[in-house]
Amino acid sequence: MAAGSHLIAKRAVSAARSSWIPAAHRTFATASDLPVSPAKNHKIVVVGGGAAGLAISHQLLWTKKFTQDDIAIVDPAEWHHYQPGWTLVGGGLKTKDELKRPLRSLLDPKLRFYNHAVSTFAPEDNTITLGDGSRLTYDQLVVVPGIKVDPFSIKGLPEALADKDSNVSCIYTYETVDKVFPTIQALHKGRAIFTQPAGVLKCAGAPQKIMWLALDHWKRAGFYKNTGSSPIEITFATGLPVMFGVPKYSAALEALRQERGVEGLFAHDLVEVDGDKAVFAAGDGKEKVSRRFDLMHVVPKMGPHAFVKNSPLANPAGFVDVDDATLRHKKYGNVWSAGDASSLPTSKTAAAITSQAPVLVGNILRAMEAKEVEPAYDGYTSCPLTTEYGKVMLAEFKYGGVPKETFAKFVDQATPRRAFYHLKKDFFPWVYYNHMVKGTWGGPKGWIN
Ligand code: UQ1
Repeated sequence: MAAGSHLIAKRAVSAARSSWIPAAHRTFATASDLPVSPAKNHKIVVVGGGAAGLAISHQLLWTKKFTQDDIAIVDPAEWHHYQPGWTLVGGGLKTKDELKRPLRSLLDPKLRFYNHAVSTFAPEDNTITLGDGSRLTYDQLVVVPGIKVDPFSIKGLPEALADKDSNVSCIYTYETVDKVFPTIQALHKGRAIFTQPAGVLKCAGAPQKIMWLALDHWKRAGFYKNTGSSPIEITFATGLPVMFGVPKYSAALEALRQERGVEGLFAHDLVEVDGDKAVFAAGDGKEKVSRRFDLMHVVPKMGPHAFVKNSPLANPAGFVDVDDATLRHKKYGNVWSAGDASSLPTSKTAAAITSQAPVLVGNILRAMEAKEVEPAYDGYTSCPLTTEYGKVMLAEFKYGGVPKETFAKFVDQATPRRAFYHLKKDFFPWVYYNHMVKGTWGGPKGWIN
């Protein structure tokens, strides 16, 4: 495989050089009077200015092998959000605006920034087309645009989220995250439902993190009791058959659920919100189950962006089809992916990026020097689960759901701890903006560059 990859890389690089005169010029320019601006070429084009795009672009700069405008970054966004902090916004611990920065302000001036969307990929021609019609060519392409959270995936959800008087909210979008805590504060009695969809989602622990914070809030306010009659009753309705995808943490979370008297509706996938009624597809999906609610926290379905899904880079599920260990595209040797948009079969988190970014960067350099790439990514990801105010269970694992705990020598990380809470609430947001997006933080490896 590795020898074959060499060939692909060499071919791709030389193809990029010989075909830098864009196809449109060759075929149409002489036949048309329309001015066609030439494609701009960059050694590396990075699609996406999220956690992965920023960490990777800046780690590439730290190698000192690139100068002004060698690397381009493409993203239509004006703002960059620290999304792992949105659970804390839902819990009333932070505001959404303190977690955002202008994307431009996070970019090293050596990077060429195209503040546009991508419309198409043409990997055979080493070209991408942007939303404004302009074209970029590259030697190496990094595709890290994340995934889309789709409220329209659930009937009635967009309307319920937009309705200020409904108690339906969601921590997963900037528009809806600040609706969450007021609805929690306002509820003194009744049925609260927290949902988690079947299928792909980012941060698979977040749907229950917000539930555990809400439970603790109600408990402290005297509205929730574990036993006997409780003014507020809580249901966790998940598309999964278990609390969490990793057996070790799932067992610990299942014990918490039972101890705390939370009803578990497993293999229940929310399909419709109709007034105060939630409709689930249960079991094999044929059975419809309806529940009344007084408050509902909904996690919509998520999936790849259309411009990725409908491109030659996608696997049948719509994710960028890369090798699990090298992060190199399975068909196009000069295309790479990481993070939420990638096919990597691990949980989609910013913590995962801390491990993926150095592997991707190392392998791009090897490929550019026609060296063998290294199968160095083991699937590391992490999910710091808030289980109450002041406590976090620090789930860390790799491919196959095998725990890979940074602090295993000292403690069992399935036990919720105060120190992990401060990592999650104070340290990670700080290290993220001060080091990770600048390419100087390697997660469990500590500081790099
Ligand atoms: C991490 O580095 C990180 O990024 C700043 C997170 O925030 C999203 C995390 O949640 C985790 C778990 C890490 C990993 C680092 C350590 C020290 C466990």
